[in-house]
Amino acid sequence: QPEEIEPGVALLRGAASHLASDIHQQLGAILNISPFRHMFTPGGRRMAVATTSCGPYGWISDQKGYRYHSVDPLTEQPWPAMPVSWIHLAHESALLAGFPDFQPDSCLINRYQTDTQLSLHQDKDERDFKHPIVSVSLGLSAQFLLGGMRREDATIKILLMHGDVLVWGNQSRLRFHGISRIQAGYHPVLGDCRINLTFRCAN
Ligand code: MD3
Ligand code: FE
Repeated sequence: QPEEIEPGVALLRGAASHLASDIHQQLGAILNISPFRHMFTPGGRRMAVATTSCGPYGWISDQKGYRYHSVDPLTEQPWPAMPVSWIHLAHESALLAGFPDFQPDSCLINRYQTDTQLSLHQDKDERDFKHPIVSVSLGLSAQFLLGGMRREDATIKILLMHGDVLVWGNQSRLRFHGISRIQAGYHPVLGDCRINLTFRCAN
């Protein structure tokens, strides 16, 4: 039963906490195929967030730009499969938020350490913005910044905690957002980092 924190933003507090060990185990298998790496922005900066992907498409960034691609540039192989339980979690979360036919074809996996920030940006590399994005936060808590439709718009802070699931759709799908800080600590399953899964319809 989601809490609408802003129009188009549905928060399912703790909805993934009971799946943490399963997700962590499946993440280990994914990382054996496609490990975390620091991609470079088109402008040549090394990203602070370490990323990988699973599913038919993975999100990549290099000097040619940001895009989705069916092959992992590191391994030159397809991305690992999206675990069925992950697809189910994303699908059920979207359903509760009012998106009954969300079928993600990409899951971007982000890893943050306590010194990692993610500057304000919009997610607009997907083909059709009518689809929501479902995000799952695991491990250390993060101070999330939610802005407006313009970079200079005011931001609100939301503390994203272990197990939180958010569905970002409709009028909030193209809002600026970022991560300003990760709370130091140690999570019993995830250790000294925060992992975020974002489920998307890329194509
Ligand atoms: C609001 N990830 O991968 S998740 C990203 O914590 C990204 O790793 C952050 O921003 C993270 O692009 C934030 C929450 C999130 C994800 C997608 C959004 C918020 C969003 C898309 C539109 C608006
Ligand atoms: Fe984003």
